[in-house]
Amino acid sequence: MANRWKRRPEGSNWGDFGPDDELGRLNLLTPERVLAAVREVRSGRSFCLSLPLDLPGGNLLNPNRFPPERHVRTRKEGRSAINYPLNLENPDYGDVVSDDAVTLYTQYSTQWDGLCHVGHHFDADGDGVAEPLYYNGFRPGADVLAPQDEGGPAARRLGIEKMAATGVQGRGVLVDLHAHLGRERTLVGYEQLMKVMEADGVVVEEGDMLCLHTGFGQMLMEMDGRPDAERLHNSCAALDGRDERLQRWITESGIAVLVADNYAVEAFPNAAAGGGCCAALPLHELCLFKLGIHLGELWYLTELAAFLRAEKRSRFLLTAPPLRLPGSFGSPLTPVATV
Ligand code: UVW
Repeated sequence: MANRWKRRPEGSNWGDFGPDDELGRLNLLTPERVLAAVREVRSGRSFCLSLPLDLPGGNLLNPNRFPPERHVRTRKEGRSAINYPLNLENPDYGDVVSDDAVTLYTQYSTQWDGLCHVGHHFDADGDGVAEPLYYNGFRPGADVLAPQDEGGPAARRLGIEKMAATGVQGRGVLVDLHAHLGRERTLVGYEQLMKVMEADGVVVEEGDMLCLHTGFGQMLMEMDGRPDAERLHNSCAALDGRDERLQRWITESGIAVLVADNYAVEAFPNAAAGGGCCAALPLHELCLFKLGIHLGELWYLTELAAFLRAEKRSRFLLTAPPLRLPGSFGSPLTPVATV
């Protein structure tokens, strides 16, 4: 099949993994790289890299996203589905069973951003009219449905289930920004990132799953569901998405995914001066729209970071599939690091 575009955005890799590709840089998580990641396992110890999914608490971090909401389901005779005696259905049964139902905002807490989460306007036909598009030229309506479109709201293409189907395993590489920058709000550009990596001897290779520890996840843990707005919006490191050298490094490094324990990986809103950038979230534009790099946000990396620092290591086996939830724009997950 031909590409669905005549011209691709400058600096993008559209078409490089095929005209119908929906995985982006996940294509780099080859069996050989998974084997190399397995060779990083020395102790067999595992770390849970998820926050409790009811953190941060409230909707101060993103006013459009809310904590999980539990619903009470009923069964026969209006009895609650919790502690439900099965003898109501068959007098021979002595079992008691509990089921639950929860409304989850898929990007409230520890999450993957799907490639259908953020697109951008671009003139891919070369007719002088910019239209909204997603990675590899997929279009709203035909590919990424909205409620008013037939069959919506869901993504027919680029949905998070495509990511889940790969298993999402590879070599994680942790950069410990928090160890160098503490909890000060710091915009981290190319120079700062390289300085930290050099100081800690961190080497990133093509196909690596890059994880940035900023300490934000630990701060959320300490706030215990009662976040303070001032600290939420003014603490810990975040990447400076407008730094062109950083953008170039992300492109050239060949990282498969980009993860952080902060709100959006990059600073949002980005207080850096102007620069003619027309994306509210420039790294989201670069990663999700241009390069097919999934973004992991609000992970919990602090215990893993402490272990790796004590061992003078930065690499580990990362297993991080999202929910195989067809058509979703993002997903909660419980990533696991094995060291
Ligand atoms: C923001 O909401 C700022 O980022 P994301 O949608 O990726 O969580």
